[in-house]
Amino acid sequence: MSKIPQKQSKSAASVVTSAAAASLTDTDVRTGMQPAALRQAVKDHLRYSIGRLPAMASAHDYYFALALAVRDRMLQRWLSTTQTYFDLSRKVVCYLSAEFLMGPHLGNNLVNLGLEQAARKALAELGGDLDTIMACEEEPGLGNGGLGRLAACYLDSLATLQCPAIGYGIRYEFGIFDQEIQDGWQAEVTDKWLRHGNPWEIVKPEIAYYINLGGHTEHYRDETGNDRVRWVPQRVVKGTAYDTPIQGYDVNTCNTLRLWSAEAVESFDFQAFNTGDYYQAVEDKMISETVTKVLYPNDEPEIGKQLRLSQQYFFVSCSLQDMLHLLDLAGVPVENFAQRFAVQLNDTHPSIGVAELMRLLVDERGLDWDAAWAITMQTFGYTNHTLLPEALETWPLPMFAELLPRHLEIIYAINQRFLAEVRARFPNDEARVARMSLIGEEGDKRIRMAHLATVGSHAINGVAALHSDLLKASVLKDFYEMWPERFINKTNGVTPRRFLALANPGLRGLLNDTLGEQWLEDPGQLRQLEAEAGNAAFRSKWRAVKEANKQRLADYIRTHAKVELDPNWLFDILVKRIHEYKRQHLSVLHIVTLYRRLKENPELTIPPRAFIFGGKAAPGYFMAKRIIKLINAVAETVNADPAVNTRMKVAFVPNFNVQNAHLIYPAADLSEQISTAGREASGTGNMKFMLNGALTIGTLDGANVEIREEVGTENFFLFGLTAREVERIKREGYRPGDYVAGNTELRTVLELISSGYFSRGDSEVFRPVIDNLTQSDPFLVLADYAAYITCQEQVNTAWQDKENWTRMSILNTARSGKFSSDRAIGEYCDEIWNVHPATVKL
Ligand code: 26Q
Repeated sequence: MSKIPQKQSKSAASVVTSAAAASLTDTDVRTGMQPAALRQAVKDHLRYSIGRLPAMASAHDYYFALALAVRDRMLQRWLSTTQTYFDLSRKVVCYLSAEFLMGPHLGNNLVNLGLEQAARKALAELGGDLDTIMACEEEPGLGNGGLGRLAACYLDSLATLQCPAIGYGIRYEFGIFDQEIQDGWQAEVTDKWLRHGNPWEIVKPEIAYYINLGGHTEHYRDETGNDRVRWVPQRVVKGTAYDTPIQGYDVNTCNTLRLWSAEAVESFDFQAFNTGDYYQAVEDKMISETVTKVLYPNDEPEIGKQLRLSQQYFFVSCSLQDMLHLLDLAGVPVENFAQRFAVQLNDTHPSIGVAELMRLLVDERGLDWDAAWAITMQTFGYTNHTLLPEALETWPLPMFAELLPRHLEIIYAINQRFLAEVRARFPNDEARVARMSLIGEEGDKRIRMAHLATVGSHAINGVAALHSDLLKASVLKDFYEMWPERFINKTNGVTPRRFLALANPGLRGLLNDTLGEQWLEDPGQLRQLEAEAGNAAFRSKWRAVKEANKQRLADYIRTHAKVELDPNWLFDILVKRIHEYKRQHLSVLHIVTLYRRLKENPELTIPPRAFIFGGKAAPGYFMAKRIIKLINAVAETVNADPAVNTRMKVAFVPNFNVQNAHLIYPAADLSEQISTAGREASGTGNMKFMLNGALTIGTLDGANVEIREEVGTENFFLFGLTAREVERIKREGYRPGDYVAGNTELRTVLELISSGYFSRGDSEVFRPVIDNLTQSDPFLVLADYAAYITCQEQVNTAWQDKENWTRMSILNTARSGKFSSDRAIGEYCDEIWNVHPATVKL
């Protein structure tokens, strides 16, 4: 593991501590850290920011007042942080991501500021309850799943490690939809997360940039005789900055998440107004605002939407213009851009940035091409999150040309130089040239965004060791052969502040009592728990924490899924986006297998299990929506059947999001990570479960491989084909029918589902799922079925030995240190960004 930049030297730490201590003693209503100051701050905000008499205030009013009080304390640190970066002229990480799945801010900010107890006390004195008030927060769901949540964890770690950083993204008016379950089907409800206001953001009307769209280019010669290009746009949209402060844990560093919101340009309105077309002006305004209206779901089959490309270009251009503006403010010449900014592309979604930075440097700042290209390459790093060919982003050339005519010219120019380099390196290999080109010419011409990101970046990384290896061997093989030195791995990580300290206060307390509090900043210290795994008294405390967490989740599920679960049962949990490659239906086959066994053989003794699911399906993903219906149909039948429901139950938690994830991960005994090997780039839920002491049943996919290495093969339930075997079987011609023919139990299970047994006699509703499995089964569910069932039997055996299970649970937490996002960010800082920490004083 690479060296993690230390947060600070011991002496610097004492400076921070004494700065924090100074504010601990003060009573200032805006900055005081004691309960009395906080209590007064809440009262003041209720009265003067919200305009409410305390006696009339609702829980939501109290939430808002407390949030504003907490924000005041962060703003003090935020201003010092900005000043420090400016004074020290530090290099800044700019994390460009179309998604930031932040989750609720209040609890996290309280943890990171060390204010939880003070807030709890202050509210109690006001007659309120902190947990009730925290539950009022409408979470900003500005992401689909793993990729967006990873960006959020990375912001937490960047601030905690005191690294200068800005997260740049889009302020969607509607985030990921809310999921309701109606008659077992997913129904989507729009996410109006801003309806009650957002206390965490600060709008910066003066920080705004103009974004051109459409139109044409004009080539001309300037007064000094140089060839120049002017882009004459068809329309212009204005992007305004909305800043959210991001507080680090136990430090004064408070970084910025800067999200861009689109609006109409005033001068356009004005023009229309002068010509008397007021309503046209209003319409233009509405059209402009659509750019940041809604988050697109992933997993939609073929999103060729121009609006999505407009979103990407919009936020990337705003962000790069902002960096140039910051450079100008600091008086740094544009030639030094790459010394001051490290820009990370979170997947290809922001990869138009490569062409946009070239445009800004060449067209707007007058640099020559080669100088601009050197800067661009030094600036960008690209993180790939998928190998699925259908998920690699490409844009139809005509659409691209219509929206971004100048960028198309720039991409042609980059491509010309790049392909010349390929030809020089690999002479007489035109097949290779065609494969590597930035423009795909199979069928319709399309711009290949992964190629643009790769060519324009000095570092390209996958998100787990296996994924990075497969990247080099498959989708980016040709690029790896050309520039092996640019390819590295950065295994993902998750923040222990949110996913342990905040989500699992019981475990946090036990860890603090046992290890002290250092583990939260240095999760390597969790290893000391290994010594406790053999201690029966400790194991019993460990079990008590887990049981309380299971009770808490059972309460939630009773209310939200109307299923009664017993916290003494094994909690087997599978939560993540619904996708065929993630194979939720493999778990369903296991459940139906068990169900049949119990029905056939009522005497069968198996340890009772609760199967808990959660996850959203993209609204247009037909098969995923059927899988949700299937889970709910099986749940309904199983839960209502007295012959089995004392030994198994099934629950689908509606609307899986960051907020309810806080209840779910800590309550798991068993974490299901059962994707087809080679398909899940990394997974991060697997890490959140491990951190909270769940054992994993999983395939050798994504970061599961490294989780198993860390925890020890004897503490991991492994099953299934390897990535290599999957590829071989596919190459040789996979025949799912052979597996059905060769396994009577599997055949009966599939027949039971087909027969309409779980769907009140309707034999049509699950036909597409069963036909897909028996006829093509693209993710080899049936090939892994037998191994999965056998492995689940091993889980049962292991579960029956409570003491040993607890020991393994403890070892999971103890050995989870590698999967802290602090480790991951430390590596990015050292090996990709060359960014160093800066201590902030108050
Ligand atoms: C692309 C084009 C048009 C519309 C939407 C999209 C789009 C949006 C989001 C495509 C993909 C995503 C999200 C992908 C994602 O979450 N990937 C996951 O990233 C995690 C963090 O690295 C990994 O742990 C998961 O394995 C990976 O699936």
